[in-house]
Amino acid sequence: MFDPGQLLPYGWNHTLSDTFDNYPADGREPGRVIRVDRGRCDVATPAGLVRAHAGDHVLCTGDWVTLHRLGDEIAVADLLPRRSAIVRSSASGRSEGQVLAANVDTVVIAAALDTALDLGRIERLLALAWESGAQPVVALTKSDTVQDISAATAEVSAVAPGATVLAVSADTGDGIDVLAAVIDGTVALIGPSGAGKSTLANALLGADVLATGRVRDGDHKGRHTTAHRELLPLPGGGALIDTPGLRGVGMWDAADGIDKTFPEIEEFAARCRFTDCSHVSEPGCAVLGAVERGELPERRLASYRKLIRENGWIASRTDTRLRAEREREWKSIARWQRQMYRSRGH
Ligand SMILES: Nc1nc2c(ncn2[C@@H]2O[C@H](COP(=O)(O)OP(=O)(O)OP(=O)(O)O)[C@@H](O)[C@H]2O)c(=O)[nH]1
Ligand SMILES: [Mg+2]
Ligand SMILES: [Zn+2]
Repeated sequence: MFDPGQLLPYGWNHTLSDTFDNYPADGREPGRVIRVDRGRCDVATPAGLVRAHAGDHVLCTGDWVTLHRLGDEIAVADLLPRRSAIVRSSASGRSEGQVLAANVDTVVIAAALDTALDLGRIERLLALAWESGAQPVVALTKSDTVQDISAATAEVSAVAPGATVLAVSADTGDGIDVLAAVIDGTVALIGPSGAGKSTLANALLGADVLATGRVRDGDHKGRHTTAHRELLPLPGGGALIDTPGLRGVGMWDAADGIDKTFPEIEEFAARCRFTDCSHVSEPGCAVLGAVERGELPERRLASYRKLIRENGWIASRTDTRLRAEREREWKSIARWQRQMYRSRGH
């Protein structure tokens, strides 16, 4: 049996051990990427933390890898298959998804109670979380700043079917033990800047290891204090990934995640007259019927439509790109065949 040594607190388990056994036993070592920047990464290994070259791999925090030595350097040899991944459409607007964190079991969506609740943003982050394959939890942070915690919790619970919603305060410690009990495995904290992610992470870690920053006086917006996605072992087992505040979160191939975020809309939609109903103005639309009867808030349907539209738009953009690529490929094959044909003297 392979001795994981100092890799153990980073989430090493039997499944990973079995996966790792499939790679050549040529001195390769397993590791977990805890931080990435510019082609290099920090990796937890059985012997401790090392700095490694990413090589040709596009890595992200949470990835499991194998490492080998290249002279004096350490480089990533293999990227182990990802069990789950949080992916958003890349900020640069290119038609690729950006992986925010890999091999995550629980996504904690942080939303601060010192500002007005943005239900649409919570739904957007829930869609991303469900799509990743991890279990979402909504943490309403800074609960010490509001009087009526239960009203806020109820309002958010209504838009987060299937997810645990709880209020926490890193200041008073309220709810931290409950949160610690519901999170499992590798936990990623996501949410806007200033939501209190790093403060919450410190509370869960039991030490002030991550930098935190004051929010702006007027609108309570954060100042993007956290600059890197970083993975740290949790004292009670499992690991935690703190992430920089998200400015925008585009849907990336998230149809399933959107469905899981709005299960009641999917249920109503099953009763629409037309199977391809877009729930906009079609006759016999059961979704619009539900809005009319007050069974489905109009805001929620609008939020659902917005995410679906965005997701479809990105998908079609990707399709166009893939089609163009495939066409180029075929053209070059055809050219090569013509050349072969000619060179054979036909
Ligand atoms: N009153 C109160 N303030 C809090 C609480 N948690 C965090 N804060 C404050 O909120 C501000 C932002 O906290 P951070 O933890 O830096 O927020 P963040 O989400 O990590 O922000 P970025 O790193 O910019 O994405 C800091 O001034 C914290 O002290 C809390 O439970 N109660
Ligand atoms: Mg932070
Ligand atoms: Zn319909």
